[in-house]
Amino acid sequence: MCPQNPAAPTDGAAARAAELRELLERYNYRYHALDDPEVPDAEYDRLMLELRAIESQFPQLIVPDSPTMRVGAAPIAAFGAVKHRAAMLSLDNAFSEEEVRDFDRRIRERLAHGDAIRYTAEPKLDGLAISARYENGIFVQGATRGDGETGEDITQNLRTIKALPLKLRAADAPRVIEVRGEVFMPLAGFRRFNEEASARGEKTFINPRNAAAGSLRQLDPRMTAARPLDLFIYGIGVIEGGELPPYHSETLQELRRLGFKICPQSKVVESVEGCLAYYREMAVARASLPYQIDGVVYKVDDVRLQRRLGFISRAPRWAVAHKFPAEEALTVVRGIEFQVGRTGALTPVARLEPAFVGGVTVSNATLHNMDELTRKDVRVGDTVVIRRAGDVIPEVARVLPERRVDGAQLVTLPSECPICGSPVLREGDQAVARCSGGRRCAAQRKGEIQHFASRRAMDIQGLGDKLVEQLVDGGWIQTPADLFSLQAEQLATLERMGERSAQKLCDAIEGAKHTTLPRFLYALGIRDVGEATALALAQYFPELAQLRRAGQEEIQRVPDVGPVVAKQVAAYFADTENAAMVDRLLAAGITWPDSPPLHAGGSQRDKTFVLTGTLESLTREEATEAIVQRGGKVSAGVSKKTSYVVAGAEAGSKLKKAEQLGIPILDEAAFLELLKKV
Ligand code: 5U1
Repeated sequence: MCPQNPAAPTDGAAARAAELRELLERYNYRYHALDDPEVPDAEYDRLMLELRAIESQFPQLIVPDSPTMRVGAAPIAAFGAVKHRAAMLSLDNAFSEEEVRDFDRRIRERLAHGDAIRYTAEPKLDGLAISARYENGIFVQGATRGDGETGEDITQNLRTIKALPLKLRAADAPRVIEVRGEVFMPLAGFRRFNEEASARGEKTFINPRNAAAGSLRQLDPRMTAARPLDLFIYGIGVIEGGELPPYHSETLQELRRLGFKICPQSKVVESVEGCLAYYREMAVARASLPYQIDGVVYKVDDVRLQRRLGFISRAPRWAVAHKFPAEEALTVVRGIEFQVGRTGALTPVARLEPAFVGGVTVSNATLHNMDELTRKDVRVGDTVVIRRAGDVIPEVARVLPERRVDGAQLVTLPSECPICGSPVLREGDQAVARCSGGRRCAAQRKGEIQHFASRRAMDIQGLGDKLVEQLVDGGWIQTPADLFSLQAEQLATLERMGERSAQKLCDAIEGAKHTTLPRFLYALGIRDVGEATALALAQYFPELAQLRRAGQEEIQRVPDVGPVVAKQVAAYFADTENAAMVDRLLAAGITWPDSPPLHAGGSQRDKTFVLTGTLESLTREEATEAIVQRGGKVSAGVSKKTSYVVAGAEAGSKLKKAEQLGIPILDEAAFLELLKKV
């Protein structure tokens, strides 16, 4: 507790506090940034106690960059938004040596550079990208990447990470500097944290990246302070009152001089061969690194060349992330069960002896469908290779037949749904088997409502999958239409749901009533109707009533809608149960603005676009809508017939194919320019 009217600090106390701050930050830098402790931990703790005592006696002496401020400030209600002064870029990916060679070749061609390029190669940390701003040498603001333009204000949380200097170490530091880097949870800390959480019966993190992201996004900075987080800085976003060194490798050294922690594995390499040698080196070193990496990054070292190369959409042309392949591990199949999805599809899932793969403990892996199960011949008791790439659902890659045990059991498709007991049917030669129970099956009821509420459908915030399960299991809701009769008082009685959250959820449900026709059609979850089809249907039938009345033949006239989809759509609306539900949804007040008329003679008439990567200012759905409005078409694959490829951040193979075929490529700015013509 601070005294009510603290006495004015003596000159001696002020001087000692300044001296202690200086010493503690120095020891902190040596310990955390340089990994080269100067004094024993006990000495550091002793000095910290002394500083705390002075600051508690004279609170006027507390400054934001005091090492005592790292313990975590008071909790906040929500993160504020931070507009990045310079966009936080993302990286394009390369998944093979060939793609890295293409990257290098494109650079040399663009620069008309005959000689080999010099690159800085760095590990690609599996953490959370952050930005940290310093004014006059003092840390003043920290932010997440967000969408690259605007992030969340995590200043108080970043302050708790000891590897981040609260004050820069050089007197000649630039007046303003905004650095960019990655916060991560080292593997040892991650394992320790999970062991302790599990001993307390609390939730554990699935991997170090989630652990870092979850810890940084705590509204209570004291929680962040208790997490073993670390940080590497890898670049500068903004600099004022100072200059960027001419080479990226020198920038890293300059950042180190200013007090930042730089990844010790960063290295300058000559030419693409040097990059590939570094990749192979890191692929081996990876297993013994104290932190998780998912690839390496190559950056053109010469900053002048970087400037000449520029950006494509949100990613620089002068850098690329070379990703490690999916990770694999061996484990044993303990059982094979069938999960029932939204459309009744039965997915065989292998229950596994838990195995650590790609930084995550995996105990379930998908077998996709019966054909895959048969083709791979997976049996209970088999030793299998499981594979996991990034955030993708782990899958059983193959069986090791030489390890098959006697009595390994074949699993056959159940004739009855494991959830509701309805017959399981397989249509014609389709790989997918489905439960025929429709909404009588609880799994399908849950799936339908979860899809309806999902972000790209009605976007009901706060209505997560678990909550839907709870509501369906409790018999509170049966169909999406029932959501609109839920009452806040009723919801507040649910486990872990307070009055405020219940009211917020009701407000979100109410808010979702204002939507668009394409979203509504997509939200209905009609089989085979994805966002693009929903949009095409809404463009052709601007009135829902017209679509509801239309037969298969008429629906088939919608551009890009084939007989199979047309049949599904017609059957959906002809079904009396569905029709009653749609009526109830409309009666509940779901509305959308009238669709603007199609521009048959629009500026992009007869043009075919392919979208790849993430656009910053438009969702894929909005971009498609904008193209269709102008009379153009959006296609999934690049061919000679493609008029334009619109490439957003992290564009993948479609961009490469467009380059090979010489198809015009539009970055976001060029695309938006094109859209100005209606
Ligand atoms: N090591 C490293 N990771 N990383 C991520 N460097 C690096 N650089 C990045 C990103 C997004 O971006 C700059 C090239 C702009």
